[in-house]
Amino acid sequence: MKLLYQTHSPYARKVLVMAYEVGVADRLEVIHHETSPTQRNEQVFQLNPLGKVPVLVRDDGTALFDSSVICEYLDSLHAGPKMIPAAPKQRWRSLQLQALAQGLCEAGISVRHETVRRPAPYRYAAMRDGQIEKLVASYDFLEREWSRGEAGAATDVDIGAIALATALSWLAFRELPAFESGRPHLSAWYRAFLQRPSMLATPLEGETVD
Ligand SMILES: N[C@@H](CCC(=O)N[C@@H](CS)C(=O)NCC(=O)O)C(=O)O
Repeated sequence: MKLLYQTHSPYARKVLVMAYEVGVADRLEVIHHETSPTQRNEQVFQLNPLGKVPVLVRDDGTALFDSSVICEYLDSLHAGPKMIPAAPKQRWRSLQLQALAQGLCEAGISVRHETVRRPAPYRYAAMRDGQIEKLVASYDFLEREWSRGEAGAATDVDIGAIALATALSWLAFRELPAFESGRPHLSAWYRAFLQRPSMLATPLEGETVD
Protein backbone atom coordinates (compact mmCIF):
# COMPACT_ATOMS: atom_id res chain seq x y z
CA MET A 1 0.00 0.00 0.00
CA LYS A 2 1.10 3.58 -0.62
CA LEU A 3 0.60 6.31 1.97
CA LEU A 4 0.61 9.84 0.59
CA TYR A 5 2.14 11.49 3.60
CA GLN A 6 3.55 14.81 4.78
CA THR A 7 6.33 14.99 7.35
CA HIS A 8 4.77 18.07 9.00
CA SER A 9 1.13 16.99 8.98
CA PRO A 10 -0.47 15.91 12.26
CA TYR A 11 -3.18 14.02 10.34
CA ALA A 12 -0.66 12.06 8.27
CA ARG A 13 1.39 11.29 11.36
CA LYS A 14 -1.72 10.02 13.14
CA VAL A 15 -2.13 7.42 10.38
CA LEU A 16 1.51 6.36 10.44
CA VAL A 17 1.61 6.08 14.25
CA MET A 18 -1.53 3.95 14.01
CA ALA A 19 0.20 1.73 11.41
CA TYR A 20 3.17 1.24 13.75
CA GLU A 21 0.92 0.52 16.72
CA VAL A 22 -1.02 -2.20 14.88
CA GLY A 23 2.04 -3.69 13.19
CA VAL A 24 1.34 -2.84 9.55
CA ALA A 25 3.85 -0.02 9.00
CA ASP A 26 6.12 -2.33 7.02
CA ARG A 27 3.33 -2.78 4.47
CA LEU A 28 3.30 0.95 3.67
CA GLU A 29 5.35 2.82 1.09
CA VAL A 30 5.38 6.30 2.63
CA ILE A 31 5.62 9.11 0.06
CA HIS A 32 5.95 12.75 1.13
CA HIS A 33 3.72 15.28 -0.64
CA GLU A 34 3.48 19.01 -0.10
CA THR A 35 -0.10 20.31 -0.08
CA SER A 36 -1.66 23.72 0.40
CA PRO A 37 -4.92 25.36 -0.67
CA THR A 38 -2.75 27.81 -2.64
CA GLN A 39 -0.49 25.22 -4.34
CA ARG A 40 -2.43 22.53 -6.16
CA ASN A 41 -0.82 19.08 -5.93
CA GLU A 42 -2.15 17.25 -8.97
CA GLN A 43 -1.20 13.76 -7.78
CA VAL A 44 -3.07 14.27 -4.53
CA PHE A 45 -6.11 15.79 -6.27
CA GLN A 46 -6.33 12.75 -8.56
CA LEU A 47 -6.92 10.60 -5.47
CA ASN A 48 -8.67 13.02 -3.11
CA PRO A 49 -10.83 15.83 -4.54
CA LEU A 50 -10.12 17.85 -1.39
CA GLY A 51 -6.42 17.92 -2.33
CA LYS A 52 -5.33 16.91 1.17
CA VAL A 53 -3.08 14.28 2.68
CA PRO A 54 -3.07 11.68 4.08
CA VAL A 55 -4.37 9.40 1.35
CA LEU A 56 -3.95 5.63 1.42
CA VAL A 57 -3.77 3.79 -1.90
CA ARG A 58 -4.67 0.18 -1.29
CA ASP A 59 -3.11 -2.73 -3.17
CA ASP A 60 -6.13 -2.87 -5.53
CA GLY A 61 -5.49 0.79 -6.44
CA THR A 62 -8.46 2.29 -4.60
CA ALA A 63 -7.80 5.35 -2.47
CA LEU A 64 -9.00 6.08 1.06
CA PHE A 65 -9.15 9.42 2.88
CA ASP A 66 -9.30 11.11 5.37
CA SER A 67 -7.07 10.19 8.33
CA SER A 68 -9.93 8.85 10.45
CA VAL A 69 -11.16 6.57 7.67
CA ILE A 70 -7.64 5.33 6.95
CA CYS A 71 -7.11 4.58 10.64
CA GLU A 72 -10.33 2.57 10.74
CA TYR A 73 -9.18 0.64 7.67
CA LEU A 74 -5.76 -0.10 9.18
CA ASP A 75 -7.48 -1.29 12.34
CA SER A 76 -9.33 -3.86 10.23
CA LEU A 77 -6.08 -5.36 8.94
CA HIS A 78 -4.77 -6.93 12.14
CA ALA A 79 -5.89 -9.50 14.68
CA GLY A 80 -4.53 -7.78 17.80
CA PRO A 81 -6.35 -5.54 20.27
CA LYS A 82 -8.40 -3.00 18.33
CA MET A 83 -7.39 0.67 18.43
CA ILE A 84 -11.04 1.58 17.83
CA PRO A 85 -12.61 -0.32 20.71
CA ALA A 86 -15.85 -2.26 20.24
CA ALA A 87 -17.15 -1.91 23.81
CA PRO A 88 -19.51 1.10 23.83
CA LYS A 89 -18.04 3.06 26.76
CA GLN A 90 -14.47 2.85 25.48
CA ARG A 91 -15.53 3.27 21.86
CA TRP A 92 -17.41 6.54 22.23
CA ARG A 93 -14.82 7.99 24.54
CA SER A 94 -12.03 7.08 22.15
CA LEU A 95 -13.83 8.44 19.09
CA GLN A 96 -14.73 11.60 20.98
CA LEU A 97 -11.08 12.18 21.85
CA GLN A 98 -10.17 11.64 18.21
CA ALA A 99 -12.76 14.27 17.24
CA LEU A 100 -11.30 16.68 19.77
CA ALA A 101 -7.81 16.04 18.39
CA GLN A 102 -9.04 16.73 14.84
CA GLY A 103 -10.53 19.99 16.09
CA LEU A 104 -7.27 20.95 17.80
CA CYS A 105 -5.44 20.52 14.50
CA GLU A 106 -8.07 22.50 12.58
CA ALA A 107 -7.92 25.34 15.12
CA GLY A 108 -4.11 25.28 15.08
CA ILE A 109 -3.99 25.45 11.30
CA SER A 110 -6.44 28.35 11.39
CA VAL A 111 -4.24 30.21 13.91
CA ARG A 112 -1.28 29.71 11.59
CA HIS A 113 -3.24 31.14 8.67
CA GLU A 114 -3.98 34.25 10.70
CA THR A 115 -0.44 34.63 12.05
CA VAL A 116 2.14 33.35 9.57
CA ARG A 117 0.58 31.78 6.50
CA ARG A 118 -1.59 34.53 4.97
CA PRO A 119 0.12 37.63 3.60
CA ALA A 120 0.11 40.15 6.47
CA PRO A 121 -2.61 42.46 5.07
CA TYR A 122 -5.12 39.58 4.99
CA ARG A 123 -4.63 38.36 8.56
CA TYR A 124 -7.65 38.69 10.87
CA ALA A 125 -6.79 39.06 14.56
CA ALA A 126 -10.33 38.28 15.79
CA MET A 127 -10.24 34.93 13.97
CA ARG A 128 -6.82 34.15 15.46
CA ASP A 129 -8.06 34.95 18.96
CA GLY A 130 -11.25 32.92 18.56
CA GLN A 131 -9.27 29.88 17.44
CA ILE A 132 -6.80 30.28 20.32
CA GLU A 133 -9.77 30.23 22.72
CA LYS A 134 -10.77 26.85 21.32
CA LEU A 135 -7.25 25.51 21.85
CA VAL A 136 -7.06 26.71 25.45
CA ALA A 137 -10.57 25.45 26.29
CA SER A 138 -9.66 22.05 24.85
CA TYR A 139 -6.41 21.90 26.83
CA ASP A 140 -8.36 22.67 30.01
CA PHE A 141 -10.98 20.04 29.13
CA LEU A 142 -8.24 17.43 28.69
CA GLU A 143 -6.55 18.37 31.97
CA ARG A 144 -9.88 17.96 33.78
CA GLU A 145 -10.49 14.59 32.13
CA TRP A 146 -6.99 13.35 32.89
CA SER A 147 -7.09 14.59 36.49
CA ARG A 148 -10.37 12.73 37.08
CA GLY A 149 -8.69 9.58 35.91
CA GLU A 150 -10.98 9.49 32.89
CA ALA A 151 -8.02 8.95 30.65
CA GLY A 152 -6.36 5.61 30.44
CA ALA A 153 -2.94 4.99 31.89
CA ALA A 154 -0.05 6.46 29.95
CA THR A 155 0.55 3.06 28.44
CA ASP A 156 -3.01 2.69 27.08
CA VAL A 157 -3.16 3.11 23.33
CA ASP A 158 -6.23 3.60 21.21
CA ILE A 159 -7.30 5.90 18.40
CA GLY A 160 -8.13 8.68 20.85
CA ALA A 161 -4.70 8.58 22.45
CA ILE A 162 -2.92 8.36 19.09
CA ALA A 163 -4.90 11.27 17.65
CA LEU A 164 -4.36 13.42 20.72
CA ALA A 165 -0.64 12.75 21.03
CA THR A 166 -0.03 13.50 17.36
CA ALA A 167 -2.18 16.65 17.53
CA LEU A 168 -0.50 17.96 20.69
CA SER A 169 3.01 17.24 19.42
CA TRP A 170 2.21 19.13 16.20
CA LEU A 171 0.88 22.11 18.22
CA ALA A 172 4.17 22.10 20.16
CA PHE A 173 6.20 21.69 16.94
CA ARG A 174 4.50 24.77 15.45
CA GLU A 175 4.89 26.74 18.70
CA LEU A 176 1.14 27.26 19.00
CA PRO A 177 -0.24 28.09 22.47
CA ALA A 178 1.49 25.87 25.03
CA PHE A 179 -0.53 23.17 26.78
CA GLU A 180 1.82 21.68 29.38
CA SER A 181 2.31 24.55 31.79
CA GLY A 182 -0.25 24.38 34.62
CA ARG A 183 -1.69 21.09 33.31
CA PRO A 184 0.38 18.42 35.08
CA HIS A 185 -1.83 15.43 34.31
CA LEU A 186 -2.02 16.16 30.61
CA SER A 187 1.69 16.93 30.49
CA ALA A 188 2.70 13.69 32.24
CA TRP A 189 0.55 11.62 29.89
CA TYR A 190 1.90 13.45 26.83
CA ARG A 191 5.54 13.08 27.89
CA ALA A 192 5.08 9.34 28.42
CA PHE A 193 3.32 8.88 25.07
CA LEU A 194 6.10 10.69 23.22
CA GLN A 195 8.46 7.86 24.23
CA ARG A 196 6.49 5.19 22.39
CA PRO A 197 8.44 3.63 19.49
CA SER A 198 5.63 4.67 17.11
CA MET A 199 6.13 8.33 18.03
CA LEU A 200 9.93 8.13 17.99
CA ALA A 201 9.78 6.58 14.49
CA THR A 202 7.69 9.43 13.04
CA PRO A 203 9.35 12.79 13.82
CA LEU A 204 7.73 15.98 12.53
CA GLU A 205 9.89 18.06 10.21
CA GLY A 206 9.60 20.59 7.42
CA GLU A 207 7.83 23.81 6.57
CA THR A 208 4.45 24.42 4.98
CA VAL A 209 4.78 25.60 1.37
CA ASP A 210 1.96 28.03 0.50
N1 LIG B 1 -9.68 15.93 7.83
C1 LIG B 1 -8.46 15.63 7.13
C2 LIG B 1 -7.53 16.84 7.17
C3 LIG B 1 -6.31 16.64 6.29
C4 LIG B 1 -5.54 17.94 6.10
O1 LIG B 1 -6.03 19.05 6.38
N2 LIG B 1 -4.30 17.80 5.60
C5 LIG B 1 -3.49 18.96 5.35
C6 LIG B 1 -2.04 18.69 5.73
S1 LIG B 1 -1.86 18.89 7.46
C7 LIG B 1 -3.54 19.25 3.87
O2 LIG B 1 -3.24 18.39 3.06
N3 LIG B 1 -3.92 20.49 3.50
C8 LIG B 1 -3.99 20.94 2.16
C9 LIG B 1 -5.16 21.84 1.91
O3 LIG B 1 -5.81 22.28 2.87
O4 LIG B 1 -5.42 22.11 0.74
C10 LIG B 1 -7.81 14.39 7.73
O5 LIG B 1 -8.10 14.09 8.90
O6 LIG B 1 -7.07 13.68 7.04
